[in-house]
Amino acid sequence: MSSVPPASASTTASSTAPSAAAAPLACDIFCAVIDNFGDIGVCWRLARQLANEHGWQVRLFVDDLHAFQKLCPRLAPERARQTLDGIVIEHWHEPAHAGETLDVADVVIEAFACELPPIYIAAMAERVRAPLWLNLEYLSAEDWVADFHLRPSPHPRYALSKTFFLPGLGPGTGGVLKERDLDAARAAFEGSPAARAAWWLAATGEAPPPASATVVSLFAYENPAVGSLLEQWRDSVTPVVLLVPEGRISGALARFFGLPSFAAGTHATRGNLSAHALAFTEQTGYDALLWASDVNFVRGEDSFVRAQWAAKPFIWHIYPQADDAHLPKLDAALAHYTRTLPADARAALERFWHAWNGAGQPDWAQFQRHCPTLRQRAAAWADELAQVGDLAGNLTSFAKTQLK
Ligand code: TRH
Repeated sequence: MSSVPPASASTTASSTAPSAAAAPLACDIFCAVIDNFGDIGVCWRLARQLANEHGWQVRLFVDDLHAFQKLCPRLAPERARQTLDGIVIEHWHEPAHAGETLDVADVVIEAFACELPPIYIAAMAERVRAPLWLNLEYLSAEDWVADFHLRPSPHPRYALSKTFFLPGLGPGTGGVLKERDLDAARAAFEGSPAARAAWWLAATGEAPPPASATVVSLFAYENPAVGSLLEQWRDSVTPVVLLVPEGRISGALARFFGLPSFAAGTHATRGNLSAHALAFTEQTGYDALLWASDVNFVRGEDSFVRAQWAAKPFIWHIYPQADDAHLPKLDAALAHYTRTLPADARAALERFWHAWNGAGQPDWAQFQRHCPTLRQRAAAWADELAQVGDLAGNLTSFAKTQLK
């Protein structure tokens, strides 16, 4: 790892070139939390993969340690610097602060176009060997992504260039994150009645429901369609077991059941609907919720990706943007995901996703009729998506070509 002196010291270029070939690559990731958990969710997952699977020496700058702590309860939000799972975590007081020491890494990742501290950029320009500077963008399934992925953007003032690294669902994009052991972990969970029973007991205090029930996980923003859906589940011919991590949709559940809140540990039943409020788990625990369910409602970016790897039918509540800029992204994802579905199953899924994102009413009975076909497609899609390659692997391969 090369370094420059602290900002208070002389800024003459005294940095050293990368030393021994075997030295691990150093990587700094900068993450500004806009809202919710997706920004830090993606960065924390990426940081762990780069460290654990690729042996990189990772430092993660995060401006909101309280949001981070929800995903990682071991984190101490009052600490300026700490090391967890081999990753150095710095509380980033953006915009000017650049950590305890001004070390410039070999690879610098600016997540979601957050602005790097000006002194850090100046130090990057001073470095004997310029770092690889990547702007990791939000995931989009739109066609233009493959054209813009890995495009360089020269800095207007310094002899530095930033490269766009664009996650996507199709060939030629950066792909999405997937840990090496994820499929094996899922297979182990799904193949073990004991693991499943232990999960149900820990999450709900109960045994797993009978096979006749449809288990649904519900992770979503506030949603005007939820009332209609809860009524359809209540009136469903077959039982529905709903698992709801505490969060933005919980108020709607409380109103439906006539309760003051729907906090973790609450259990309520109406008609054929039985609902459990779950505690928000550590990030690594979230996958098991998807594996334990038959249908998953997910949102934002990271849970949307996890649902695809869980290989179960799912419904995406996309992060809403101004001027409905998110709607073409929703349809672009649908186009990939439904590509090989028969017309009727495709129409049912599109209708449900659109209704869940503000256009029309969700039709659970219609959706459920197509579930066997949607299950097959979910498994085939997970295989297709894996062909694009895991984002961390794609990123490290690109870095190797640039830092040779
Ligand atoms: O939280 P999100 O809505 O995140 C975002 C942000 O709003 C962001 O600004 C926006 O740009 C982006 O979406 C598109 O949804 P997401 O991305 O799914 O992140 C949620 C994270 O929370 C994910 O990493 C999974 C994790 N999680 C847990 O760790 N435990 C839990 O119990 C649950 C339900 C989720």
